[in-house]
Amino acid sequence: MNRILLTGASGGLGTLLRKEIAPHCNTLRLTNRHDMGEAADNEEIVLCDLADADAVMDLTRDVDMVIHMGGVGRENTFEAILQSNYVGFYNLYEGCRKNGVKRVVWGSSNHAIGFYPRTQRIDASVTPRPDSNYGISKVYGEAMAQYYWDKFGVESVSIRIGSCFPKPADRRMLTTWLSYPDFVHLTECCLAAPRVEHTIVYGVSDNDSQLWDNHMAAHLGYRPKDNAEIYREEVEAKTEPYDRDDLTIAAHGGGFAAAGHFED
Ligand code: 15L
Repeated sequence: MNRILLTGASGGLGTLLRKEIAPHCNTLRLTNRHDMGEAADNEEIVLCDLADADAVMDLTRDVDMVIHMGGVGRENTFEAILQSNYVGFYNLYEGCRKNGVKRVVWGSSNHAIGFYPRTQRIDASVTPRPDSNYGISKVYGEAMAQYYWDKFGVESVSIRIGSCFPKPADRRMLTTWLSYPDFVHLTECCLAAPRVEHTIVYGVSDNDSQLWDNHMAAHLGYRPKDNAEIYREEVEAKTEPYDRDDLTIAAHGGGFAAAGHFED
């Protein structure tokens, strides 16, 4: 591939992908609102606010595929989420459409379906049940990804990321954990698959405890290798068991579902 654009390049997952994705293209264009350090040999650095439509039009020029990890990554006020996850997301897809970008691989979230109860295992065909302002913005993103495929042929993979951290930090994450190596492998699969149309895939490792069924994304060839189960003893020793009716464990989205409305 000639050029990949990585947004959110100085965030946690962006920083990880910056190192790992560089070998997959001649040029990796990195963007964020904040400083991203020195450009390596095959990197281009562009400071950009995704809410600036003209800047995003330039940013997406001469790009083959986009990995979009930018935007607000947790619950916040509607105002805070509006500029990046709605306006910025729209600008990005418009840039991709007008500049002929083939595919967008982006970080959606389990919080798009966070109100499903743990008693229900789900696949990618379920009706969204967002658990927060943040989760609603991810549902909007997935709808936009579908629309840009159906109407304009811009492909997307919406990765409903579980809990992507070095290790599971609490009991819920024994189910939702996505290891860094599995996340990198999944992103590589999303770039390499010959045809994805609009695919929704759950970003989760091969945990013994599973809530999400990825059969609808089999064409991506994602084969996770890590399993949160090896951390069970450690996690259980340092955390109290939940009351089974507490949404912190009873809903897929955990604390996001359990929390009150952010703006109250
Ligand atoms: C997310 O979408 C967040 O970005 C991340 O910080 C975690 O809270 C994660 O979901 C999770 O559900 O564990």
